[in-house]
Amino acid sequence: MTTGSLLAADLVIAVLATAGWLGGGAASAARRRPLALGLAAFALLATLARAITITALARAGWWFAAEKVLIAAPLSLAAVAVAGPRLLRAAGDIRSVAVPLLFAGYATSGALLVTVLHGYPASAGTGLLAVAGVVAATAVSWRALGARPSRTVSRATLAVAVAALVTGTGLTAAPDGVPAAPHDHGYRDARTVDEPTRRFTLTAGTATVRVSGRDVAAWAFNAQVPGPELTAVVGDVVEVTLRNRDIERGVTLHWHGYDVPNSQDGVPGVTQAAVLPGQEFVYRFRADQAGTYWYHTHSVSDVGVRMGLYGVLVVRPGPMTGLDVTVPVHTLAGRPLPAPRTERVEAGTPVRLRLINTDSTTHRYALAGTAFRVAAIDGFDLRGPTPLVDTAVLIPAGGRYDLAFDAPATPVALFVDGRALYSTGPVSTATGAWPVLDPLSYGVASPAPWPRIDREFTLVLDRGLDLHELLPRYAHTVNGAADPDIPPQVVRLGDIVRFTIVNRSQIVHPWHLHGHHVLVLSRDGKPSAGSPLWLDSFDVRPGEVWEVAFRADNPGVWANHCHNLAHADAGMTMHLMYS
Ligand SMILES: [Cu+2]
Repeated sequence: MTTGSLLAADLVIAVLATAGWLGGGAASAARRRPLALGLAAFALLATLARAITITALARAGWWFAAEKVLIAAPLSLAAVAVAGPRLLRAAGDIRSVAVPLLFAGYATSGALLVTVLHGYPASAGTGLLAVAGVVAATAVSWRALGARPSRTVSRATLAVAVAALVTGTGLTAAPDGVPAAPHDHGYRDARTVDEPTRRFTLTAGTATVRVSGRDVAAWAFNAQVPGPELTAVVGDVVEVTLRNRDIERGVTLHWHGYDVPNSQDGVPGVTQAAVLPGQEFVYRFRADQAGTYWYHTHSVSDVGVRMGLYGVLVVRPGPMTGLDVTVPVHTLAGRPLPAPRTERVEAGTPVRLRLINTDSTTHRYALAGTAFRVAAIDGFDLRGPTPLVDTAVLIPAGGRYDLAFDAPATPVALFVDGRALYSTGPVSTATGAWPVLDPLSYGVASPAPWPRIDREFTLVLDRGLDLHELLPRYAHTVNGAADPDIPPQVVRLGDIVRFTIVNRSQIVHPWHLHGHHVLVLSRDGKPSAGSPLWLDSFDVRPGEVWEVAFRADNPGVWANHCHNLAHADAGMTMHLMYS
């Protein structure tokens, strides 16, 4: 079982236990004896079963098992200790166990709420708040059921609840606000140079485009989705004039995975102002790294990219050889892009399929009919990639894989989530059961490029309640805070920086640091054993711990965020800054 499925199982059991205790309490208050005993026995078993899931999580190396042991386990044990003996003794009036059963229900719901709503980091304050809530709810039920507790018990209860509430509130006060990243660095252009220049103009505007035979409303570059494919050769200067015709919320161009100078990175409010209707902005950078990349707006990026403001950027090492096919996968108005395509290819032709995931969630790609190599990931060539057969690859949001093969005499087909998107002829192969490539053990390893680590940051990804402009929201958080309150990671030029990224939530977070490629060191404590992986987009699945490192060699203020863009908008965005 993966850590993610263990977490899900633990959550389901906790919900069942809570429902059992509360239901049993309600049934006994209504004097429905068999139902009350049945539900209580079920809740007891479920509560004890959590000992198994929590132990398994601890053994799987889940970072937060201690927290479950410290918060959920004591409350659950208290529930069992109070309700259990009463149940066994409840020969007389079943109503006498109503309050203990309800107490057990409140205790387990308290633990559940702390886990789901509060998120990381769990503190003594949250624990005390939960205790206050449990005590108060139990006292209210006690009164409501008419079995008045003695004055001493009432006063003691009140004192415990008030004390817990007061200390809890104090302890959970938000940390001191962190000053926002300074954004006063100039919007300077890259220096003007004499290198060959590739010039493009991209005009953003609302448009109607045809997808799977239907007209859909889109936001498009040059009235097409995806936007025009931009190509260059290493050494070219790429100059792109961005114009905004009528996108009211503004546009920018972010060169996803291309480590451009900071002023060209296209993050509104950080490296430039958003380009509003009628305005333009010229991007200029030298194409010094070959590979598969893409561009997209970073202004209201969740909506903007989803609506179609994206396109492909391919930088080749030299003149094109063989067949070079780009497959930028996207979902527009619920419909998949691009349209399926078939072309004849002469046997022996070298083919490079550039797979790009421009959506916010992972896609599964399977190439049938030929052996192939994964030549590059996120624009960087892999070392010693071996031929793969009947193997699928999972590409995270924003990620790119280049698959290379020599065309066989028989047809090949690329399936994306089971749908043939590109083929050289009819192929009927079921690819759903194929194993998935683990890039951490593919290709040939090489020694670590750095002998030391100068700076370390731990990023715990989670969900939790957060106040945003005084409105409460269920934010996607990093270390318990949400944008704009997440402290920046401050580094010095030349530092070797390590990020430890831990997913404490129940959902996948595709991580994306701007301006740098990170080298994967380990996942879940297991060192990366294959080709060095230099990534700009990688999925941190529930329960996973990734260690990645990079050299701080590109000064500026860089967005560092989840590339599920809805998550980024809902708090999971922060910045890397150079001091
Ligand atoms: Cu995310």
